[in-house]
Amino acid sequence: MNEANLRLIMDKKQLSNILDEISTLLEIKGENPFKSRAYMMAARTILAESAEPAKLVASGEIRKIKGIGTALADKITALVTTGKLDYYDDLKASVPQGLVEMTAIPGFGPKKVKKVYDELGIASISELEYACKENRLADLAGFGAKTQDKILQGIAFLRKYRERHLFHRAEAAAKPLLEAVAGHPEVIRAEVAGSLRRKKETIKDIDIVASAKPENADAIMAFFVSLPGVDAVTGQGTTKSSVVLDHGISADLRIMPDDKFPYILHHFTGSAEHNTAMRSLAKKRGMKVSEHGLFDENGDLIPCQNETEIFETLGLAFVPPELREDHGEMEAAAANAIPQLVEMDDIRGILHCHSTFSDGANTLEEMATAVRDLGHEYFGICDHSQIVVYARGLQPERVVEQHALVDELNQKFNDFTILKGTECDILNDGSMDYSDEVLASFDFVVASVHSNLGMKHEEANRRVIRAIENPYVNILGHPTGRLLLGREGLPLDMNKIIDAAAVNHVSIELNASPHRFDIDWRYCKYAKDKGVYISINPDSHSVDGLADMRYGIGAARKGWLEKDNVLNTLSLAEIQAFFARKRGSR
Ligand code: DGT
Ligand code: CA
Ligand code: ZN
Repeated sequence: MNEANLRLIMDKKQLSNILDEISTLLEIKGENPFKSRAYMMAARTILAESAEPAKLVASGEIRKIKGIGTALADKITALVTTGKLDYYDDLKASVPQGLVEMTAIPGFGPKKVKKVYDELGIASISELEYACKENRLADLAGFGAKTQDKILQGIAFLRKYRERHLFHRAEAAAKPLLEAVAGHPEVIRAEVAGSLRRKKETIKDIDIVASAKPENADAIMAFFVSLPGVDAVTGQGTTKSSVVLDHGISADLRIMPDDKFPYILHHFTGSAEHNTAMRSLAKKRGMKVSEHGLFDENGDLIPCQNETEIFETLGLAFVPPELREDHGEMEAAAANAIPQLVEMDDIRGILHCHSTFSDGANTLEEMATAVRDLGHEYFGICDHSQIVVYARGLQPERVVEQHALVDELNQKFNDFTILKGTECDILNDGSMDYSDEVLASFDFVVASVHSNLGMKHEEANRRVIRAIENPYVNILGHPTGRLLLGREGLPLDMNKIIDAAAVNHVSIELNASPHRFDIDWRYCKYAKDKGVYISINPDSHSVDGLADMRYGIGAARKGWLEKDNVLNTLSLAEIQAFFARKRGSR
């Protein structure tokens, strides 16, 4: 079998997920902890490898990777070449499915799952919820009333978010669908609409709109519902069809004659709030707007070739899809004051990335070279600080070693500079995880919270504001520490945090990872008004992760940010001056 065929069976993400699941299953069964750990580590290793597993297997390289023994290499080979592994199937069959599902509850790992199963016979999320409400976990060793409340909160959290998907997953699922529909010979125009087009941080479902002659619609719909990746068809009609994809995400396709395309594109792009605002404006002007069209006072259709003409007819400038949230875009469009939103080409450097010095998968040189190859002027390395032991945070001696390496590498470049940064932990009381002396040895400091995110509102504000006031801190990294669809993060009063950043010449990160998008786009406009630079950082742990910058740009655009509001659109000299200003102001 050649490589191309192998790749179709399983990519590294899918293989890594299975290895992770085996690790979880072993842990739930209470087997040798070293064994389950080996699978967990292998899952990470596979993900960090630049080559796809099919290639590693084909070349025999899989057998040379550290931490992957013969037995594991055999199992990976079976999975990658046949898509099946008896060991995995048997293991799955031996553990109730509900137990694995329970591990999705935040803070409820396999060990706890095993405990409630062994002691109380609880084998599903609903049973667990019921048991908590009955107070049955209160007396269980290692649990207690507090844990019980946490579990209930975790279950509620899971329920609330299960219906949504991370942006990058939805986008990846939508891409082949749109390409297929747009490539159909009878389709005239096709686009993705909905929250995906608006670059929302999470997505409920994919909306695709297309135009075609009415007599062709049924054939296109038949083609759509039989596309690869479609798991179930939940509706099939002439104007609308709905499917559920393999990954559990749903997608709708709507088809209209081409003269109606601009109106359906606008309507199904939304948001519902933006549409409501458009409807009331149209009414004020004696018109009517809906998915059926834009109509004058006599009820006659006003022909529009595209969305721009719809806006123009209503006396508005074109509103970029990202801004259509009824967050002031109607007023701005009426005043012809829609911002010139930041673009990827405006970016001149990348900050806040990790290397093998801490928990990254690529070396400092590999990371820097990759950033240089993107055409950038500078790269700010920001490995973890000493307290983050699980991520191999740098002790002060290692910082010195890293700086020596940076100096050496910088000698080699004449058009590119590595800046010495750190992602220094903000401790519980708001003090920093390095002494002032160590902090002073960096060109710039990113301060982030990674632990104790459950603290109360006021305490959390004090903690972060104290870090902002530290004379060495230049950027507040992922302010809340939230994980989208996973955990809420610190309950900060973000306006106060932005105020403090403004006074202290501190930039706030917009973490470009689609798991974070933290600071939330909803606060970017306030930061812009206050003159606080937003730094779009990928926080990447590998060369591949640098591509997350694209998502960060989308989130920044959604937050109304223009080139001048984004820290890493500055030239090297300008950003150095910005960093120096903080220290000079003390
Ligand atoms: P989501 O929840 O991530 O799927 O977000 P959307 O915005 O994609 O929402 P969806 O898929 O329910 O509907 C797509 C668009 O269709 C929505 O943004 C605006 C329009 N739309 C849907 N339902 C309504 C409605 O009840 N009123 C108005 N004005 N517009 C609607
Ligand atoms: Ca949608
Ligand atoms: Zn971090």
